[in-house]
Formats: sequence, C-alpha cells, structure tokens
Amino acid sequence: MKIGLVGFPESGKSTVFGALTGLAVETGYAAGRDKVNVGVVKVPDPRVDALAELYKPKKTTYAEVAFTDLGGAGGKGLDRKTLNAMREVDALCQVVRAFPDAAGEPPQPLREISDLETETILADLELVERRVERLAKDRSNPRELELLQRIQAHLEDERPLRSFELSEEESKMIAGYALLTQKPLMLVINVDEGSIGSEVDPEIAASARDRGLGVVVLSAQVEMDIASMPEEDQIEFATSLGLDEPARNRFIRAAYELIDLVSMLTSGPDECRAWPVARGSRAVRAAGKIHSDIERGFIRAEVINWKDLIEHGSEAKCREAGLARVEGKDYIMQDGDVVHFRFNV
Ligand SMILES: Nc1nc2c(ncn2[C@@H]2O[C@H](COP(=O)(O)OP(=O)(O)OP(=O)(O)O)[C@@H](O)[C@H]2O)c(=O)[nH]1
Ligand SMILES: [Mg+2]
Repeated sequence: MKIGLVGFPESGKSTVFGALTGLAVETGYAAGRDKVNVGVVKVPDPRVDALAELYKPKKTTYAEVAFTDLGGAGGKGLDRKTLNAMREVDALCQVVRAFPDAAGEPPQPLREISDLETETILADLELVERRVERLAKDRSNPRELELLQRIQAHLEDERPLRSFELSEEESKMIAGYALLTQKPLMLVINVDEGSIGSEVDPEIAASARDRGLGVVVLSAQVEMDIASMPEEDQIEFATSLGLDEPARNRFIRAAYELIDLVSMLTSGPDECRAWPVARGSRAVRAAGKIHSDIERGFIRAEVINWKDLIEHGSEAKCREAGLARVEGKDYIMQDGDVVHFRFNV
C-alpha cells in the first residue's frame, strides 16, 4: 500500500515527507524534484503500546505504510512523469501551502485545492476520451464503452470520479485505467509555525466538506524538527507547542484509514503486533496475512477486543467475563480485534 504526496511547487511535499519518515531529504526550490522519494512509516498505535505494556513481549511491531514524495506536480500542468507516478499509488495526499513563501507571497490554499482537482480531472478526461474513441471504432466492448461515456460526461461536468457511483463489476472494468480522480484523496494543510494547533480555516473546511475529503493541519517545518528529536522528547516538545501529540501521528493514522486499512492485533510473550488488513476482510483471509498455512488450515478465530483485554488484564479473565468470542471463517475482522487463530497443519 502506497500513498503519494502531491501538490504544487514549494507547498512543502518534501518537508512533509521528511517529517513522516525521519529521512533526510532535500527541500527548497525544486530540490530533488527529479527524484521520487519513497519511505516506509510505522503507524503509531496506542493499542499496540498498551498490549506491549501488558505482555512485555520480546518484540513490538507496528503496521506500516509507504509514502512517496511525487515531486513537482501542478503549476503549469501535471507532467507525464508525475501523472504516471500518481497512477501507481493507492491514495493521494495533497500538500497545500498555507504559509507565506520565501518571497513573502501569501498562500492561496483554496486555489491550490481546486487547481489540482481541475488538473486531475483533465488528465482523466484525456485518457477516457482516447479510450472511448477507440472502443467506438472497433466496437469490441459495448458495455465498457457505455460506462466510459457516462464517466466522460461526469468528468466534462468538472466533477471528480470520487462522486461517481460504480458497481463492483464496473469498478473492475475500469480498474486498469488507474484514474486519478477515483483515488482516495486527503488534504494536508501546511501552516506556518505561528498557526499550529489551530482549527482548519473555515473556508478550507467547507471546501473539503463539499468534496468529501479529510483534512489534516500541520506545520511541516515544525514536524520535521520534532521527528529529528529522540522519541522520548517528541511528545513533550509537541505538548509545549499546544499539541497533544506530533501532528504527524494524526496524519499517518488518517492516511492509514484513507487506504481503508484496519488493524488486527496479535499479542503474546514473543510479539505484540498490528497487522494491516483491508476493511471488511473475512477472518480466513486476515489469517492469511500472518501465514498462508493458517489460512489453509483455518479452524476458528478467538477474538477479544483490545480494550477488554487491557481492562481485564488477561485473556483468561476476559474468557471468565464472557468477553472472548469464537468466530468462524466468515467473521468480518474489526479494527482493534486481538486474535488467536486455531488451525490444522
Ligand atoms: N515557514 C514554513 N516554511 C515551510 C514549511 N514547510 C516547508 N517550508 C519551506 O518551504 C520551502 C519548500 O518546501 P519543500 O518541502 O521543498 O516543498 P516541495 O513541495 O517539496 O517543493 P518542490 O519539490 O520544489 O515542488 C522550503 O524552503 C521549506 O523550508 C512550514 O511549515 N513553514
Ligand atoms: Mg520537493
């Protein structure tokens, strides 16, 4: 699962990337713009921390997501390379400049949001038009043609495909096109140091709401400074700035939800761990995340909600209290389920 950071030049993509990954990256005008940075990030998870506190395991493992800094998108139109890179990610986070730039130029966040939308709509439209032309000529797939024509009309109306309803079958039909306005999108409002901890600007909030998009406010510069500190100092420093935790933590969790992942938890003396599973996964498939043998030999899942486990202090006590459930193959795994799988080898 990969999340792409996009945005207009100088919006702070590389700084956000550095803050997320703790990697040293080049920032500043056009720095490293021809390079695509990729980094894997642990998803901060207080549930894993609480389980680790209880079990004192040898190892603690968090879920991970990959972020990529897609470089210079926008401005005078999205270039081919950026477009192709955008097609390859599972979700997009648009970094929006909300601080005055080096030349003192005031930010235009609303404009950046609507401009990126327009550019991605045009990119999708171009692709769909070409395909419609071809299908109209060779008549090879009338059903796809009909669908693409409806999609074309939607895009011509200047609406992203996030607001176009697709059946499961239709989704499959167009999955190969990797249309940009179909990808989940979240806004990262990059504010200056003085504005951290503040609410989302009401106009931006309204614009995000109209589009059905999530919003995170942070100051990439400050987050980068926090990320470079020893872990034990990070929370304290964030608190001194009026944040209850580094904003990067909130951002990473929001991004994790954006790609529709939930965490199944396992715990024991060896390891406490969060496993990313697609929302709506059946227990038997989720088991396969741990090992294909468990999926193949699946017997049952023994499930306790993490909170119950922490409150009661042990699995045995949860069983006594009737809080441990036995679930079958078709059980839909829930976020925060602590699970033991029983299986035949
Ligand atoms: N004041 C302030 N400056 C920031 C913040 N975030 C980034 N900057 C500055 O803005 C400039 C651009 O940041 P980058 O992270 O390089 O932006 P980018 O989007 O990667 O830029 P390109 O790759 O050139 O498109 C740099 O000089 C950063 O130091 C912030 O939160 N506050
Ligand atoms: Mg950059």
